[in-house]
Amino acid sequence: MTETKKREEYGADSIAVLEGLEAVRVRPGMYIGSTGVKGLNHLVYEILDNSVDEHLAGKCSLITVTLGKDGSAAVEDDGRGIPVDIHEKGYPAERIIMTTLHAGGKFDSKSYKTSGGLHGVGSSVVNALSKTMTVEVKRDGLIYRDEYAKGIPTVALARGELLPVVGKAKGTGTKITFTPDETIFDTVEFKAEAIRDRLHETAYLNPGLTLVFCNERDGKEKEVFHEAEGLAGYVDFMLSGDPDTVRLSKTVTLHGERDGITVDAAFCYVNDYGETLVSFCNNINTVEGGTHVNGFKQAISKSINQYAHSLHKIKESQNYQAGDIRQGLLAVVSISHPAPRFDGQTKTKLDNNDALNAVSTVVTQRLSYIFDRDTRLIEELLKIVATNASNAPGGGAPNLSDKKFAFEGNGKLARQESSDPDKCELFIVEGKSAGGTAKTGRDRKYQAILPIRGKILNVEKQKIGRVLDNEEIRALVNALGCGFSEGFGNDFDIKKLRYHKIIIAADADVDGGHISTLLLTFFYRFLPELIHAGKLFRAMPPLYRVKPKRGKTEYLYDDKALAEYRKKHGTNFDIQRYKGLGEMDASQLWETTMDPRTRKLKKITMDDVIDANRMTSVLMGEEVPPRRKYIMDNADKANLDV
Ligand code: 28G
Repeated sequence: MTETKKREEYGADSIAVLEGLEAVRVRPGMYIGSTGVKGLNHLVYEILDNSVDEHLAGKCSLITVTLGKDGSAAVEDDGRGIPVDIHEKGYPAERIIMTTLHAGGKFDSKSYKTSGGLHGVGSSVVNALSKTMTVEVKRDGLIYRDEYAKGIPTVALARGELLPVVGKAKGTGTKITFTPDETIFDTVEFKAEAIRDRLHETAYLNPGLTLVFCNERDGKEKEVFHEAEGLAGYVDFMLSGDPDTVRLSKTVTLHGERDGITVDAAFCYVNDYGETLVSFCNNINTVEGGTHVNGFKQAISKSINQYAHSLHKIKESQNYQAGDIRQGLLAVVSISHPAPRFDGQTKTKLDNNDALNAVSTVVTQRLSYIFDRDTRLIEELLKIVATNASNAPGGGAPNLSDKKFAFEGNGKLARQESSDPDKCELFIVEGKSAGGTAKTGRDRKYQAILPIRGKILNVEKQKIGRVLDNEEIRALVNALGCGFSEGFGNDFDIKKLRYHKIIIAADADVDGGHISTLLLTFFYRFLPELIHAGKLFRAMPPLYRVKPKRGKTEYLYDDKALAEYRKKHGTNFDIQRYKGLGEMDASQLWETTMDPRTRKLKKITMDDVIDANRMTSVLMGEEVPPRRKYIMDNADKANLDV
């Protein structure tokens, strides 16, 4: 179809429509985040969200997601069906919804949709980015079908004409099938596991909903997710993923509403250090937390202390510290808000102040109600908190933040000369010899070296006090200068960070993998803000040094590069395989790994963590502590950022 034909056929109104969809195709990243696999999966989530909205409207209880062998994805719900009656513009409402771009790109501004009532936002974006899309609507005993290619209708309709009817329907609902446009995406292979996890998570957040996942590509049996226990089930599920984590209390659930904000939460205590707090607003995983999370923390602290006083567990003049109350807390908080605003590096931090007040009020009130009726429960919780307090460094009910500043000097850090954080880099180098070489080879003005030896603590299972007892961790925290987050008593301040790049340089062997995984775990648990802010990198030393008989030395960073080199040079060259950083001399290490002009770095992104983080089981551990494995895998998959 020619451009003129298109314009004639769809009338003056449609010109704006076509231009809107074209904008999506020109800048897909603004609408779906990226054109990588994450953005691709996002297409499914956008469509899925509309079905979930229909559930939230009380009209849908079953959603089926199917990944077809042909590369398509289909979402089907048993809601009311997208309206197909003729809209004021003279075309079926369905067609208007599928071709009208709502609000700006959501990755572009703070304007996120607010699940629940904003049907159809997002489906036009998916339509624009799909090679083909089919919409089938069951209403009034009939099945209507509309079809599109790259967002443009392929079924010709005269003004006022209804959609073609392709059959008779039992019941009502909507089915949308689309095939992503391979000219837009880097890959058109959906990441099935992430979609599956998303469906499971959605089931926990919406206990009345059943979600079916059908992956026809791998021929596995379809999976049905229905989690009648809701958030309490989610907490139990997180626990079940990790044999090392043991429940210390029963799971408490609460629900309430205030100022039009509904609040749901479930929590228990486990034998973990620190807290694990998973939060949502309107079914969106608020990975960076926000006001609802702060409200929850405040309320828990307040209630626990209130009951500790009224049950005479501590003196009126005393209070349990945030750290005592936080340790071992495993909680899920989910709110629905009529107009959420999202902030933060990845736009996953809730910003509405009214959410703080609503959550804190609901949680405090509901906990009073619950504790007043279940004295054994509050006694149980107070015992856990008292034990935390007595185990804390210094005993009693200490303030952990006092302890942090009692660190000694930085023994092994080789400081840089400059004090301009925008120019300074910290290299965390594994191994004694490599550390020495790096100190010699570096740019002294801007590069600091922190050698890390042996195996640093596994921060997963350590009590917070013990993590801080570790010499390497103390040196690291001191070097960074920004303090660190402890959830409650948070004195992290990114403005005090002394380096704009923190670069982990470890060997590509088992030990190197282990140590960098532990470091990433440490950053993930204690300094997630640095990952969000894109400050953390992995150095990418070369694998090979090659030199032809006549010609200059080159460094090759992967096996693909070696294969290409072989094509060019045959066998007529010397090759050295680097097993570790320690095998390089200072100038080689500088040139290959440290010189900003020639080195390769991989940025470690939270985005990847977010993806699998959807199901926190992954981050809570299974047999092979997958949190570590996961973070490792992600570090390897992270984008190359030279
Ligand atoms: C299967 C894949 C994705 C949807 C509905 C149902 C209605 C709807 C969707 O209405 C227009 C604007 C606000 C009412 C609503 C049907 C009311 C009555 C709906 C979906 C009309 C959008 N009857 N189901 N949109 N609203 N499922 N699933 O997209 O005023 S979108």
